[in-house]
Amino acid sequence: MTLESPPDDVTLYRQMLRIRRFEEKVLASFSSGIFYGTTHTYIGQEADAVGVLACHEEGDIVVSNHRCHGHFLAYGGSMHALAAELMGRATGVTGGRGGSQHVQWKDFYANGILGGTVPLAVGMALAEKSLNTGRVVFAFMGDGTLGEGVVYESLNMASLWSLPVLFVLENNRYAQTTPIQLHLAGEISDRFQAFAIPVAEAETVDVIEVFKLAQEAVVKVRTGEGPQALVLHTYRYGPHSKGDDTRDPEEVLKYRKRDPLQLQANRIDPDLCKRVEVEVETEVDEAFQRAQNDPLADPASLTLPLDPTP
Ligand SMILES: Cc1ncc(C[n+]2csc(CCOP(=O)(O)OP(=O)(O)O)c2C)c(N)n1
Ligand SMILES: [Mg+2]
Repeated sequence: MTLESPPDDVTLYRQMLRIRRFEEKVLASFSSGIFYGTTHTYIGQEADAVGVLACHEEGDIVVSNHRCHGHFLAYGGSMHALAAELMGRATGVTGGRGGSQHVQWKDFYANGILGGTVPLAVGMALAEKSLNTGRVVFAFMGDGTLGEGVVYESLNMASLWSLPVLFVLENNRYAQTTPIQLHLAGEISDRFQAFAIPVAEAETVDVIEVFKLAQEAVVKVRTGEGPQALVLHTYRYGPHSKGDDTRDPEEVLKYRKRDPLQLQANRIDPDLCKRVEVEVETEVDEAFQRAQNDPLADPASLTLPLDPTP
């Protein structure tokens, strides 16, 4: 299996910009009351989702967490369906039932239970291996997820059974409001290496660098070398959720200056960048407007098929 070139610069820029503008609109609209439930935005981390998921193939599985919008859009999910999902509309990704954290479409699964996603990803990788499908599971998680014991049971099984899974650990340096130096002893990479899972690590906002690292790792997973881990040191520009931000504004500013979008824009003709910008803003506006006019989910559709009542 050979390594391939990354998607072209404009495609990568457009994908990151779609996430950025969508998420900015989500944050700006939240207090107007148009959404049901909560939200966690991905602003600042766009290079991770876009770089990593540029390596996914049809049929591969993506397991995401509470901060899933960027992963979903980079996977190829519909912006309108995501906006509608947040608004509880029948046209949403899961018919308006799941909200921001429980997005499921095709082979994409997101779940708000920290760490609970990791055994699910490993179980799916076991199924794919047993069925000899050649599919890879991409399992995204955050630094705070490393406090969950089930993660380590899952890493052990993934390694022992040589399962086709790529663990993507996005270290945005905070778990909710707790900085990593107050919640994590030792090194992140050691946690994977303790289970003989090879790790590639980068402190970068360069989508092409992320793509190259991810691709090398995915090729190994796909060719049967067993699980691999990618540790991506990043930063979220927005609050953990809507407004809960206790970080030092100086620190936020420092990281805002190394912007994955700006870095990618510098590789593109400015006029072309402007055109992409206008197209993406139109797409976001139309997605939100359409979603707001869609019918709300019918509460009757929430009945589980296994409802025990006669
Ligand atoms: C089992 C569990 N405990 C607590 C929470 C509440 N919670 C939601 S996100 C979060 C912090 C997550 O930090 P991290 O894994 O670093 O991801 P990030 O939010 O930084 O992307 C917490 C504690 C949860 N969703 N699930
Ligand atoms: Mg974090």
